[in-house]
Amino acid sequence: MQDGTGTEHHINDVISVETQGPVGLICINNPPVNAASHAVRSGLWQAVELLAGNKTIRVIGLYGHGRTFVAGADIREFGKPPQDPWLPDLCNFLEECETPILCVLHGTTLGGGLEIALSCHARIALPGTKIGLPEVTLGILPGAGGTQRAPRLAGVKAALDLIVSGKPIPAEEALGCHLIDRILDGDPRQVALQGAYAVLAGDLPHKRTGSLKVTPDPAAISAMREHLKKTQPLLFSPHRCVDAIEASTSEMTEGLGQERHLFNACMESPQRAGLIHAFFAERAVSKIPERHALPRPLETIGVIGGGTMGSGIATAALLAGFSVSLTERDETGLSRGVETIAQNLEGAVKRGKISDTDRQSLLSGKLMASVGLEPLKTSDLIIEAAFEDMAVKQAIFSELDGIAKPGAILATNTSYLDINKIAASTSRPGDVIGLHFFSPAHIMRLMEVVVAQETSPDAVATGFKLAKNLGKIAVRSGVCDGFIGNRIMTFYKKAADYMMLDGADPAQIDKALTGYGFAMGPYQVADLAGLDISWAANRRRAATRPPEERYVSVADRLCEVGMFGRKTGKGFYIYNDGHPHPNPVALSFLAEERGVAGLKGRPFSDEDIVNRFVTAMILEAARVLDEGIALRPIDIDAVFLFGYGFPRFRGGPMHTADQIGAPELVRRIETYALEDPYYWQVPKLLHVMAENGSSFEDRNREAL
Ligand code: TC6
Repeated sequence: MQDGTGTEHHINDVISVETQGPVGLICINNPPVNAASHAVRSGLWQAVELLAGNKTIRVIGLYGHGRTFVAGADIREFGKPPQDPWLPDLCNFLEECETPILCVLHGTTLGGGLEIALSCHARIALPGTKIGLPEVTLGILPGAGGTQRAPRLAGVKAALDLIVSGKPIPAEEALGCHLIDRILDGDPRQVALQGAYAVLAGDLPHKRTGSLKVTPDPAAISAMREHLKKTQPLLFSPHRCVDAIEASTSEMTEGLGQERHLFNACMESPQRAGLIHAFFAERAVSKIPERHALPRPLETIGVIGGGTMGSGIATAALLAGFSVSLTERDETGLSRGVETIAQNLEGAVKRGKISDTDRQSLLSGKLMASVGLEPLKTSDLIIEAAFEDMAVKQAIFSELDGIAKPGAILATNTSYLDINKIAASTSRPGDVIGLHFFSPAHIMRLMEVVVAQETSPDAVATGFKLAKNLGKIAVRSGVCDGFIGNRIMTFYKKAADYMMLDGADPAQIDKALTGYGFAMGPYQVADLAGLDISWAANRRRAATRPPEERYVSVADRLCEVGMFGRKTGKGFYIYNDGHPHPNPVALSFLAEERGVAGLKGRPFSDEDIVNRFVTAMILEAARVLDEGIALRPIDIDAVFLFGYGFPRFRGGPMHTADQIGAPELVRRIETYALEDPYYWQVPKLLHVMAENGSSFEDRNREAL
């Protein structure tokens, strides 16, 4: 490196420095998101040491190359032995540096990236930068001084909002609360140079954040504690975030000590491992065998069926900017579908997703509604969401075969039916795929992409592309009754039903499971989804149900008396005042059924309920995996995290299985089998895992 020449010098693979007269520039280049890996931390330390030791350098400009400044600590290093220098030490080192450091923020400056920026002496963001401390979403807290420096710059209230919500804010808001000093347009290097000269000229003040004092705000602290007690009682790290921010009114070293102590407690919590697993699950699912196939062009989406599902899918497609052609069998069905879409879009306006003008232009400019399939001839992808009946679906697909343009993807939204049979009713099975949405389809994030025997790789890639465009998480599934999610759910729902018959009331089961962290219990879910939905499937399966299988018919009997759940105001619960109350009719059916079976009803502890339910889920999931229906355990985790309300902090059923351990799962299943040897059978895979000591995570590692 030579002063004034502007030559670049590489400290290591990811950090370089250059000098421009009195300005030293440090560039971080660690794609894809400049995560603060060990190489970044050690390189940055050396670069600052080098420039600070150079008497001609009077100011240092720090910036990132590529799409973002540092988007956080390197999450892949969590849980591994820490390597010096630690991020907190690096941040303190930056703050202590005698030469002022100006930091340029761009892209998504998050977590440890923002903590680096807050340790510098002045900050400029590029327009459009998102700034945040999302550590709480990973079960930790901003442990590199973020809980101490953010309140010093922005005050306790703003720091609480930023750190406890974990939600990034736009640069303008960060400027408003003094987290940054200026917004300037340009490329990061040029802004770093310009900003450095502004510091030199005294136009941009610089200071040590740690030397500032925090005004205590006990009202904001206790309001946040109350809020968290009500909204997130089961989570660990949000509460520790508040404790750490409260400590920021102490001297900096004392506050940092508190932060370290609380950070370590978060790191040791199993919630941290679960939440980080969920983070990677969201991304791992896109790594499919067909990922190198070229997706087909997608502009116009056809939707067959204006029921709840079809209208939800059409809404999702409209919100993502597609032109949508909705078709129904008759005018009545069509106007009901259009009405539901209009209501869904109104909901999107209320949630702040779109403006009222957008809503109107989507309805009038992007939605075409018609009777009959003919208008679908121009659609690039057609999703059938008609009645769940094989004959109905086959008739639709065979008609579509004659109408859809060559290369159009023909998708079915079936939840259970055999897509190979549906594909066989066309002359182009390579174009047929399952796109299984979850209700409400414009809100739920999960979409199963179901790959039939002859589905072509580019059709699969197109399904994944559609999911991405819709902002959904797609998981690849093979064909079986119920695919990944509903197949496993059908199985574990029986475990709940057997506990109900044996003595636990629906409300107790729901309470135990929501206490474990599920968004809803199985009977709340059943009422919401509509008992009539599974009634149809139950009747379909009745003929093939083996005689050894126990069957609980309370839900069917509720349907027989017209109680379909929330949609009729009565199901397992009564919703007369908007809140669920146990339905005496359901309880009397249950008592009758216990009587017929000669059961008195025995007590179940909440722990027993949770253990049986979760074990049943893992049991069937192990079979789904072994049969190759799911690619990897982490795909099953994603299905349950994003489609079935599995508690995110527990990382999903397969991650949970690893926490419990295969030997304990086998022991549990064998114990339960003493009561019901037909239902509780140890799957082959769990036996193997218990014997060879392997885990589901080992299988993820092998596959990814
Ligand atoms: C922290 O900072 C704690 C500090 C205290 C320490 C004491 N590390 O999401 P994308 C990977 S905690 C490692 O698809 P996007 C990601 O896995 C951290 N890897 O892109 C993916 O890899 P793949 C606080 C990371 O443009 C690739 O980058 N920070 C990290 O849709 C692309 O990611 C956060 O929580 C990371 N920190 O979104 C931010 N981040 O291609 C987490 C990403 O092999 N990150 N990767 O699958 C995000 O929110 C988003 O990635 C994004 C970019 C908004 C930065």
